Amino acid sequence: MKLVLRWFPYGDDSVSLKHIRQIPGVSGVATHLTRIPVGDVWSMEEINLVKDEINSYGLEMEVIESLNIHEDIKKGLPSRDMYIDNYIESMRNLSKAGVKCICYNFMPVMDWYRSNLYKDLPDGSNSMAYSHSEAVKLTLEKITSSMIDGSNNFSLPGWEPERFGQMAEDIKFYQNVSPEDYFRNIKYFLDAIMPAAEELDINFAVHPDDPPFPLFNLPKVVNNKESINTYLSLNASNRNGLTLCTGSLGAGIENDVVDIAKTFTSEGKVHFVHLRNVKHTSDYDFYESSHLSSEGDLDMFAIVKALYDNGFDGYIRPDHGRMIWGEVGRPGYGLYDRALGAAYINGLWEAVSKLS
Ligand code: DNO
Repeated sequence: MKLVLRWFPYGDDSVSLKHIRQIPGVSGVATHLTRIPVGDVWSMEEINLVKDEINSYGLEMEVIESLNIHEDIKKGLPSRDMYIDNYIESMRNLSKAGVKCICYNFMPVMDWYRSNLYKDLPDGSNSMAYSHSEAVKLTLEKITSSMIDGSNNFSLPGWEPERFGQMAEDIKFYQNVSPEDYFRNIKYFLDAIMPAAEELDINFAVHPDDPPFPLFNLPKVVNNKESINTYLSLNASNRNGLTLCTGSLGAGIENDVVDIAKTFTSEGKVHFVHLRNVKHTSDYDFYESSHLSSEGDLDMFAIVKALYDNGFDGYIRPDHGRMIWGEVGRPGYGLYDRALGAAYINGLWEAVSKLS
């Protein structure tokens, strides 16, 4: 297992590599070339610029989160072949730079969403929260403006400004796309990239839909055990794997995250893990609690044990943290609470390994 932290380049992060390097056990960062528009090739020059900076702090760049998929691929448009070729070229360049794992998602139109980026918690900290009954009442404009306004002037992953102009039209487009059609588009993409993933020794780790509930009638892709199974069965390569995001899956109250961790780790399909906890306030409402088991609904010890016992040897990162100790940064991605999360993960991993 290797522990990494998510980090954004180009001065677009309140957290420095200098500080990340001081967190015990963290060997590298998961990063993303945010200034390259989705669909364009990640050139060697751009990749090496960021890699050299990361390496100069003694950290590795073995994980990319995310190499995003152009909407034309998701829609199955004729232009998808060109975007897939670009995607494979980016993979080749990333492999030359030593990248071993690529996290991505196949959510249509929007990546993750929270209806409240700053929910006050009783201990004086704040964290991100979601209320489905509130979210379904909102217009697309309200949703995008609340995400932009709450971003503290940092880019928000998955909410790149170039997407905004297209979103309304894309939502309309998907009203006529059946789940079967959508899964056919996914299969087309996976079948095209998996041979290159095999050749280049790169693991692919699809991120679950976050939150796992449908908005604007958009197709849901990966939100429970069954859909993970369907997704992974679309292409049998072991490179076609999962980002086990405990918080995204745990937001689905019926999901047994320990069982999901056991099942897919034992099949060799879990390549990347996002560890965080969630606390439900109703079946469809939750907030992101601290990582500790007793503060949320997930048994983090049992999840880590399931990974360890089933031979997990991929990457783990502490996922979103609360904002604590007055820190100001990108929602979910401050230093302090994620560093506490990293320390907790180190402790759980040491405990499960020594107990077995
Ligand atoms: C949000 C993240 C997501 C995730 C992507 C992966 O904070 O968990 O943006 O990185 O869905 O492609």
